[in-house]
Amino acid sequence: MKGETKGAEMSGQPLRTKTKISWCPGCPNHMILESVKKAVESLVKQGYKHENFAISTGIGCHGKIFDYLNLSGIYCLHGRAIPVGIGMKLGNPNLNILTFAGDGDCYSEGMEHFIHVCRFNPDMTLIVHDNQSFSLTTGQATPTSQIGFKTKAEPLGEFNKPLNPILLALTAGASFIARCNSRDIDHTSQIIQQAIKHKGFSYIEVIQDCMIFNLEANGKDTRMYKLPETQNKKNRTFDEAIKIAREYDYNSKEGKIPLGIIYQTEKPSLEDEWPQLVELKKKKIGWKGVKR
Ligand SMILES: Cc1ncc(C[n+]2csc(CCOP(=O)(O)OP(=O)(O)O)c2C)c(N)n1
Repeated sequence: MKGETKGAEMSGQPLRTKTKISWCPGCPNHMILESVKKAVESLVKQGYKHENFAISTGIGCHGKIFDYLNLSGIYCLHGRAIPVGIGMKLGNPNLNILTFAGDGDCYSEGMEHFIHVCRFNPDMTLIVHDNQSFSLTTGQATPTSQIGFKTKAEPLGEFNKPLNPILLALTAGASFIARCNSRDIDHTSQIIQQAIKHKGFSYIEVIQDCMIFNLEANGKDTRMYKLPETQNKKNRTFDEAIKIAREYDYNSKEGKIPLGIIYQTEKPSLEDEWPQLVELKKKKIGWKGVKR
């Protein structure tokens, strides 16, 4: 779908669309949207081109971001935003791909894609809106929900220990892993910019309250702290990153929750390893330059 068909509001806010926002009042999705806009607008000022960004989204409350961002892209099936994002990157490796997923979308139905995108390392960015709940379908437990989360589908409460997606991404081989607090727009937008600049797969887990479902999981802000900015984040070893990932297990009610870039390393991207894509990249074509 082309950005122009979303009814873009062009009066000084090129990323805004005319679509009425239907997220709940106070939902941190509003803040994630602002962080993304801020990051993209800042990158455009640094020389990136608006038309060279493309998005893919899953289905869920998070997926509505598709309608509120004036960027071209594909509104995908539930759980399939990652493979579609990879496909868009293979079709035109000069695009900056932003993929949005929910915790249910990414860590449940889309889990296999999450593991393999970490392994494949395409140069694209994944932003997971993690509210520890399948919220659009009125609150069922996802793989990051805490033990005991009672829902209409799980009246006795969730029995399974939550997954630690940061630890999983590390062991699956992701080359850029960060965690953000949705309420901290400045920090989140800075991390998104660094993720987009990273050459390879960048994954940002955004911790988000749900104002309606899984209220027990909300209010973790006071436990969050920002990792000290090292001169070069690539200096942090894999073992140090594993230790940081283990500080928060998505279940505990106390203890600290680290934010910021947890791990960053350099390795060849998926595009670098395919001669056809290397050739396509050299042509430096943008979305508007693609012959159809
Ligand atoms: C293939 C498929 N499976 C299941 C659904 C039902 N479904 C729609 S939205 C949703 C919940 C999404 O939860 P999450 O990804 O965590 O996003 P949130 O709504 O919390 O932002 C589900 C299960 C669907 N639409 N399509």
